[in-house]
Amino acid sequence: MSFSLPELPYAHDALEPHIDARTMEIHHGKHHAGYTTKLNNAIEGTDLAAKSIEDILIGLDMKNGAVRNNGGGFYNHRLFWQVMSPNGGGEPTGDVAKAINDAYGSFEDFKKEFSNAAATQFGSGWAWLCVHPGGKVEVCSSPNQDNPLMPGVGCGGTPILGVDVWEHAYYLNYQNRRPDYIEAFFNVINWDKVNELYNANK
Ligand code: MN3
Repeated sequence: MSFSLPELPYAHDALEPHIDARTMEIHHGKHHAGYTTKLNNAIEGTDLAAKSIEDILIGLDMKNGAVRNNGGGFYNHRLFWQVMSPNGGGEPTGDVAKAINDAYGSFEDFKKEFSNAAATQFGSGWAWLCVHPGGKVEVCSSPNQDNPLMPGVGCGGTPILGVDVWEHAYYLNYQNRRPDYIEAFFNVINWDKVNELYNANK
């Protein structure tokens, strides 16, 4: 089996002004496409080719750089597109809202924790909100295309929200102002999708 680049669930310009169309075109059409092609090349003819991306990452040999980087890149971006929406923003609702309040006291305190994790991830990487079995949520970050499904990465658990803090995700519009991009990201978070992922993975 080989993996396909998922289509964006909205137009390239749908997330403007928060994320610009040119960034989305390059990010999805070049970066995500590149990870997808390289992942397929890396697993072709191996026993990984029969597995789901989740199973590949959960059982990953962290020394396998090609699968670590490109499998992570494939999975991380697929999640990233899903957890954004032109109708997003605001505050979480449903079960994930309760889990966030249980873990962080309030949405504002969660937002500070998540934004800080994203802002302080040195160099390229991601910040995550993950769910653990039983429903507890936790914020963490990871370098490069690593993610918490991989052995020993971040807080463990299953990512239900992620923000890409590689410069390719924001540099055209925000240059070095990563905190401004993170603030803007909150205006496009698809909390309905995050809640759906929370309930599917808790
Ligand atoms: Mn990226």
